[in-house]
Amino acid sequence: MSPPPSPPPEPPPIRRAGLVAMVGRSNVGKSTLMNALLGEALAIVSPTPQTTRHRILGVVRHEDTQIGLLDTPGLHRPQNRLGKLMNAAARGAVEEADVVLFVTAPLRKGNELHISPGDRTLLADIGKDKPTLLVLNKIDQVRPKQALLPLLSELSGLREFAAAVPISARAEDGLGLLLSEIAPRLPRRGALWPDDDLTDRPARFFVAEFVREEILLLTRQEVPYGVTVVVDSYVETEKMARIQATIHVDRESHKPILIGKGGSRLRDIGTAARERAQQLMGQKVHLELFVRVTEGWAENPERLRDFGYDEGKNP
Ligand SMILES: Nc1nc2c(ncn2[C@@H]2O[C@H](COP(=O)(O)OP(=O)(O)OP(=O)(O)O)[C@@H](O)[C@H]2O)c(=O)[nH]1
Ligand SMILES: [Mg+2]
Repeated sequence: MSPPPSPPPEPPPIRRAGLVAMVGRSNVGKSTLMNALLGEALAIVSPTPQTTRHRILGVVRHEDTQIGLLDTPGLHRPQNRLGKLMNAAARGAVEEADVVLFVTAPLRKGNELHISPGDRTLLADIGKDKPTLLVLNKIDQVRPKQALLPLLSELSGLREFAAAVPISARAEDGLGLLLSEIAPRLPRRGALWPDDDLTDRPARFFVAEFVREEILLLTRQEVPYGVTVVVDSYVETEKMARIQATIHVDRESHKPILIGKGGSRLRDIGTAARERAQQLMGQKVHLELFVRVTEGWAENPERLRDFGYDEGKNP
């Protein structure tokens, strides 16, 4: 008989731990980076700007260091109260953090690569008083790689960075180097979160997010911006989680767009979101969706609070 397999080696004790805020413009790939570092599709991702609306913690271990990554909403010119709360959430994360990742991506104009004028403005005041790393994402789209050098040197001229790391979050390129630049800059101390903690948000938060992600992927123009999703009931039995959620839309005209012919679009949204939820939760999920018009919610302080946006920050 062969000997029983030996247990996996104990990981080294945590000697450093801290919070790392990922901030930058919308659409540069902050949430994609969060997921790639976590190895889990936790944060929602889409090509539509302002996908992320909350600060979300994701805990990663790198050797003897525990890294609490904070994904944040893209900094943008706000159009409403929701936009102001989103910017406040991102700036609040910078204040909490021990290290800041300023995430950006090259802008392409014809054959030329540029840095965004928005980055110049943001870099004037983001993370001035803490170690800030420049993370230049989407380098899979840049060939030859030497074309990155003028961008890196232009960005580095705008302020001092503790390090500059070109990466591709999508192709998972440069991530090990990024972790090894972050880790030594975090404070020496023991673990801040239990070993198996992945995030600070409950499963119901992600279910609502997964529904919104499908809406972002399936609808266009102003519809996604006027949508928010609220989980109304969440009942866990031994066998499954039974969840009811309402999609609030800003306008009557958006309702039929979300429901589709004979309810087909709403069914597609529900099926895809349920599969995402089942994968994350490792549990069978039954998801029932409703659509309701709640005009002006993104401008209304009470509705914003009811819908989970006002987390004690004054816009
Ligand atoms: N080619 C390429 N695309 C990427 C990369 N990282 C992200 N993307 C794409 O860029 C788009 C935006 O990604 P997100 O991760 O949602 O960007 P974000 O910065 O979180 O955006 P907000 O939440 O709106 O602030 C998506 O279509 C991603 O698939 C990358 O490394 N390479
Ligand atoms: Mg995001």
